[in-house]
Amino acid sequence: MRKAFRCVAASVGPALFALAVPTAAQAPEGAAAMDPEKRLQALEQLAKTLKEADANEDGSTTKEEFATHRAEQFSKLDRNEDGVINKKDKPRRGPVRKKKMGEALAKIIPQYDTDLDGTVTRAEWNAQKRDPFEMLDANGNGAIETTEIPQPPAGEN
Ligand SMILES: [Ca+2]
Ligand SMILES: [Ca+2]
Ligand SMILES: [Ca+2]
Repeated sequence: MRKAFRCVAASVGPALFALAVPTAAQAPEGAAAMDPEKRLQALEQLAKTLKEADANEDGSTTKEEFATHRAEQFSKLDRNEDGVINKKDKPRRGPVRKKKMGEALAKIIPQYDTDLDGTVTRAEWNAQKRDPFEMLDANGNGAIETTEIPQPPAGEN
């Protein structure tokens, strides 16, 4: 027996890709291109992450500590433990948690889902766009000390 009634919509794919790929239309000058507020937020977030990752609390986060922390974060987000992060990891109960987690997933998935299949694999999770060690490990010792994290300019409002 064959199913002959299936209808295939073959023309929706390319439009989605056009939306998802950002164009390099705006070419800002220099490194100050980033919205200062966003930059500050990103820095604060990074400092927080590095602090959390500093397992032995010696004020310096090694690559190893950072990798372990990231692996733990992945496991936390992968609530149904199927080895990938996607919408199925939303909690089923608790409206507040469900909303919060849903928002977090909606933010996280597009950031890491490089092949745009709606699912973040461990490989995609580990392939970071910006390696904090490349950016911040000024003395190249494979660890980021708290002193190497750039501080936002003080006294500004
Ligand atoms: Ca440490
Ligand atoms: Ca999952
Ligand atoms: Ca993916």
